[in-house]
Amino acid sequence: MLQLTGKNVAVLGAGRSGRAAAALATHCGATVTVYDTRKVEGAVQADLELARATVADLVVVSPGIETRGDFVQAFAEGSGELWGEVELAWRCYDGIVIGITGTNGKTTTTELVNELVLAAGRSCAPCGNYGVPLSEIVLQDAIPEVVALELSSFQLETTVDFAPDAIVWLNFSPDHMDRYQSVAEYREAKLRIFEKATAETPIIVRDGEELGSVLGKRIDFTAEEGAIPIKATRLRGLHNAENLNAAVLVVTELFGVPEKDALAEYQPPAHRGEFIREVNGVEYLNDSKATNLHALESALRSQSQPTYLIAGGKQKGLDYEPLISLLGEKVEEAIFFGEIGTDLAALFSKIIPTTAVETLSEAVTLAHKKAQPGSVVLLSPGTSSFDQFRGYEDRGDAFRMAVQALT
Ligand code: UMA
Repeated sequence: MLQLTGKNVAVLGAGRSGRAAAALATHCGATVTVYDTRKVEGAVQADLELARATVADLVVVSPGIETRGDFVQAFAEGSGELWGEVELAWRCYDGIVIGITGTNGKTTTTELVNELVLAAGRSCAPCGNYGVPLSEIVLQDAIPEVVALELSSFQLETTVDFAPDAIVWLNFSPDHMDRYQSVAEYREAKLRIFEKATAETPIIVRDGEELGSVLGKRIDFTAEEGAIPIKATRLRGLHNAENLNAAVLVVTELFGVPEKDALAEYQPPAHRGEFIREVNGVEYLNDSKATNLHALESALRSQSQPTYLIAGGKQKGLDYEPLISLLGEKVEEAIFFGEIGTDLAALFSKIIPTTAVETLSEAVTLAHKKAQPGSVVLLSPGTSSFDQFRGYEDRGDAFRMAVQALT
């Protein structure tokens, strides 16, 4: 375990990461003070003046706090080293770290890696941006042999020597433009995951991704069927096929080829392209989390079978015009429901057969009548649910119940 005896450590941020980092640094022997810009129990409320006046041997930053912002820089001036929570925890962890990053699919892939490592007979925990800071894992009584560590660009900004034993790079697209000044800056932060990789580090990368001059033993993944076919899981969609293959490849590299049915019991997160069941050769998918057009678009792009789309809900004044050609390409027929149902049915009738109905359960009944074997019925509303439901979970649960009731 890292020794911090006699050191003054300033932990910035009193959220889940900061609290865990403070407990870990204390465990390592340090004298720890937690600072937060808000008034939070157990933390010192700090402004820039106090931050400038504080001198610490080590400053540990929570991921949600901008590294280049004034708050962190004021603490860093005159202090010793600056680490993120992940750097601190990694220095205290002796097991195998599988680092997983990418703009989309990190959480699912982290869960898949965890399941596959467990199936290989090793203890493992999903952690990091996933929700449980690595510092908490390190402080557990039973420390897992392996961690599936989801890493955000925020966490990667403040690594120093951090070197995962294997790396998964899922994909990259612009995001978090409220924190970064450019897409290049966001990408640079993410690429830091490779900073300490050696030529021997397995790096599992989506086919076609240009990474520049990073070191590693590169293994590419695609959506093509691999050691575990997607149909042997409850995952669906092309992006999930990629997540699955990435997870299988990294675990194969470290622990050998997994059994074909290793993920048969795995239950993916609800409401995000969740496979509910197959009825008369038709698969029903619940993507109720899609409360905006971007999410609807990505759900549609992910379909490889003829699709009957159920969409609609609250009228949010969104511009659906840009989706017309995608619906034309991917959707056999669309059924629209809710406040916006009639408008959408009129708009998209230019390009595909459409129907407007009042409720989601009517939409399910109609889709059941229309959908042909080999096709998919996809609920991906593309807008919020508050005209008829308490939220997207409520809407997704209603869809699931309606589908379970089909005969
Ligand atoms: N704070 C300050 N000064 C600031 C900003 C924040 O003092 O300028 C304080 C806040 O008042 C608050 C604390 O910092 O008390 C919150 O710290 P935090 O934002 O780092 O949140 P944590 O609770 O520690 O959760 C973090 C991650 N949060 C972010 O990256 C924003 C969680 O990811 C992560 O699961 C958790 O650590 C455990 O590792 C969440 C997330 O939204 C899920 N991630 C982003 C995403 O996925 O898009 C990157």
